[in-house]
Amino acid sequence: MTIDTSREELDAVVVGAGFSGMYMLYRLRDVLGMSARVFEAGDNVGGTWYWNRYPGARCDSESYVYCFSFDKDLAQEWTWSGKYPEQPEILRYLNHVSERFDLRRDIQFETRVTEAHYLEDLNRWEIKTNQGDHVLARYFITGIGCLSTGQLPDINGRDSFEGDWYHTGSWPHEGVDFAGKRVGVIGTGSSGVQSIPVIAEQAEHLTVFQRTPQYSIPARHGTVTPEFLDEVKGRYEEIFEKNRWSRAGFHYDEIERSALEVNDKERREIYEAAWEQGGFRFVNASFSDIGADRRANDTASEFIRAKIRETVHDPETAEKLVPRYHPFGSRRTLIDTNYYETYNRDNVDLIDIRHSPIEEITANGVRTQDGEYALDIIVFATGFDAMTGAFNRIDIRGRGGIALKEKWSEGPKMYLGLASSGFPNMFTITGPGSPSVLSNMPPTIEQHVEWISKFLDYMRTHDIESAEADASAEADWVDHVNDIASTTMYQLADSWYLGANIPGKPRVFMPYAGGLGTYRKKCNEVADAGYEGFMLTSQNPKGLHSQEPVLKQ
Ligand code: FAD
Ligand code: N01
Repeated sequence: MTIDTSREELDAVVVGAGFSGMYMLYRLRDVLGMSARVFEAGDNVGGTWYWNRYPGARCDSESYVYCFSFDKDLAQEWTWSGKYPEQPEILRYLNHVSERFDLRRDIQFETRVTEAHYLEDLNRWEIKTNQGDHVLARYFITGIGCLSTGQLPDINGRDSFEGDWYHTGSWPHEGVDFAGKRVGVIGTGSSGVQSIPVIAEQAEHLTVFQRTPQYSIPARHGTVTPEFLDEVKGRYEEIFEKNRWSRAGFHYDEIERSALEVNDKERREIYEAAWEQGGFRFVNASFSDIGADRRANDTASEFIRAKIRETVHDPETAEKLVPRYHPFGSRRTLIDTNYYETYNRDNVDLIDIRHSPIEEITANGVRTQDGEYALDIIVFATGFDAMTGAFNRIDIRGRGGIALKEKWSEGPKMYLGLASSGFPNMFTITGPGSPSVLSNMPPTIEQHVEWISKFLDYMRTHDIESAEADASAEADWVDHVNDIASTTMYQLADSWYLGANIPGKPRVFMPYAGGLGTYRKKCNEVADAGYEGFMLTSQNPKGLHSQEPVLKQ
């Protein structure tokens, strides 16, 4: 279905109908009263939770914080069932949000934005889609996701495989029947660690191909009690406010204690207790310097290694699973249910492809240096071209026809992760250089959407036609993002945060590691200083302050 939009003019075009695009649409249309359309490649809302339907898919953020906070009634009326929300439940939640705010009428599904060109003469964005749409918009806003472009490794012979294959990030809606099948999973990141235990229960045989052993913490998943939900709902406003100013988009009480100030016995007991709490609480409930001090970090890494050796019965398999190439926390922390226990099953084998790499995919399966593994199904849990992948798949051109992809050839360059110099009136929700993937994302997304909305309102009421990030403010911000990253553990591992998972991708740490609260403060200061770091062009000779802002916050 295509809406006839030839030369149609809108105030704003938004790309993507996940958390970001949905909330942006609500703000543009229902708060600012602007005309707006969302283009979404999928056939429904949900973004991540629309695409990632692999077995075991669920969120690592706890359900009571993985949700919108902007509408009090919405927060009160929705009831989560699990401690961590599972993919179908998050998708139901986002469908509920879209119905509640009547969002679908301004979302055009099954439509991929292919081009967005800034027309200097008109000061408009010209947007084209794979459905033939052609729209002019004053504002071009991306909500295209940090983890929305799947990465399928270019392994020799991949196309010769005669069985079925799937990528976790683009899972068939009807599901996959693993019964009686020999299944291979390539990849042991978050998606692999979640799907492997579930596939192992369903398949006749599972072969896991692991390149880098990981640290994974038990999730301690379960249902949430009505008492817990009542308690949370009773003080939701306080919880949300703490989350907004927290480091990681959720607030757990921090324990100020060094792993180096206690003796071995005490340390072990503290780690054991934190391990019982599980999930991200393992970090918050143990020691405050695991992420900052390498010697403290070593104690956490060693504790997890010991847990793996305790859990996995076969010592050879256990040693393959023990992480030794990077410290704990230098990659995205993994959270699991029965991940290590799965390797005690008779129908599961672990193949170490770091030491015996995959040479090719054959018609019958996967061949490593050591032999061929016959498979009926291959699951690629191989991750994403993160943070820049979705941008690079749109031909985005700014002032003078410069391509964003070209500008970012040595790594993404953005001011606050919200705008890029040379690309006026383009805003990016969770763009590179913002906290995004280093946080629980709904509060981070809300902060961006609200900041952008406020800026658009300011522009309108101040007769500002064009806002563009200043190149020197942008350069300073990029330096700042790099400086902060250099003080973290993140530099000590190859990861998608650094683009290291994509051959040829510039090795640059992309998210902002200074924390959401600090970042929010900086964004507010920029706004309070009249959008410092932006070049604002007014075409109204009367100048500024011609209308009152409609937004009060
Ligand atoms: P997305 O949900 O990725 O939505 C982007 C949308 O843009 C997609 O639907 C895509 O189809 C569309 N799109 C992209 N390009 C185009 C185009 N050119 N034209 C049209 N449409 C386009 N975050 C957490 O905070 N906690 C978690 O525990 C957590 N778990 C995750 C688990 C998985 C499996 C994955 C992949 C991510 C997880 N995340 C988690 C991150 C998650 O992506 C965010 O929490 C959030 O869902 C992002 O919302 P978004 O709207 O910004 O992006
Ligand atoms: O992807 P990943 P993911 N040959 O990049 C391996 C979010 N998320 O989809 O480690 C062989 O982490 C690769 O090996 P190595 C979360 O932010 C969240 O799992 O590079 N192997 C690795 O094992 C997460 O961080 C949740 O050596 C290859 C795996 O594939 C992000 O999404 C759930 C290979 C990829 O791991 C991405 O997670 C799921 C090759 N050529 C996702 N290429 C939750 O919150 C790659 N690999 C629950």
